[in-house]
Formats: sequence, structure tokens, C-alpha cells
Amino acid sequence: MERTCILLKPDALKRRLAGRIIARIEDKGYIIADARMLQLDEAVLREHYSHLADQSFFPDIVKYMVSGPVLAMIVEGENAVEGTRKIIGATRFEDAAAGTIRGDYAFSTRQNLIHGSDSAESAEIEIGRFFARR
Ligand code: IDP
Ligand code: MG
Repeated sequence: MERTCILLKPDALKRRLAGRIIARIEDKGYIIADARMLQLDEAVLREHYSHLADQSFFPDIVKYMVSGPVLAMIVEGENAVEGTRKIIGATRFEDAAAGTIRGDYAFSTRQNLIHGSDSAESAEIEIGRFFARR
């Protein structure tokens, strides 16, 4: 069993897509082990997206990610990190294949609905980041 950290981003909730996105994750056989609604702030986003801090679009990502609550989830299953990223689809919405969440629902690379951890190590760090504080 592997764990990954999924975030349904503010646009997913504003567009009322949470149920459909979660259904895709569950349909593939993954378990939602925990979930919580969070209002993120700039400090936590500076940690979470530190690999993008030098990009010109970084301030826009922060603005987007604090524009409303996110639904953070711990998702479990065999090969959950890679498997959920396949369901999520490519970062650039133009590259996201039909049948993936971003391929079917995203029309922006920034506002691309969902985050999934990119490795088992990142997953554990992100789970600590979003689920440690109660
Ligand atoms: P990922 O979410 O597919 O793992 P990352 O490269 O980790 O992609 O980027 C994190 C988030 O930053 C993306 O999901 C997207 O919201 C935003 N982002 C990434 N690249 C761009 C870009 O070129 N323009 C605008 N936003 C971007
Ligand atoms: Mg990433």
C-alpha cells in the first residue's frame, strides 16, 4: 500500500466538480483514507510550491490557491502516487490526454483542478504539511 496527497484546488470546488473527481479516484480502486477542507495561506504555498518559487507565474499560483478552500485528501492504494497522477493527467492542460481529469475538465494550466504528490517521499512530506495541524 502506498499513500499520496491529493488536493482538490479552489476551482474544482467552485465548479462543483469535487464529486466527479473523487468518483474517478474511487472508481480506479483507491481509498480515501482521510480528507479535510483547508484554507491555504501564502506561507504554506511557499513550502508546497517551493520548486516554482523563481517562476514569473508564482504570484499567480499563490493568488489562485488562496482564492477559496481546497479539499486535501490522503489517498491509499497500490502504486497510488504514479497511479493517481495518471488519472490526473499532464500539468499543461493542452497536453492532458482525454480521459484524464485535467484532459476532460481543465482549460487552464494554472487552474488545473487537482494536485497529486510526485513521489512517495513528497507524499509523506505533504501529508505532514496538510494533516499534522488539527
Ligand atoms: P503538477 O501539479 O502537475 O505536479 P507542477 O510543475 O508541480 O505540476 O506545478 C504545480 C502547479 O503550478 C500546477 O499544477 C499548476 O497549477 C501551476 N503551474 C505549473 N506550471 C505552470 C505554468 O507554466 N503556468 C501557470 N501555472 C503553472
Ligand atoms: Mg507537482
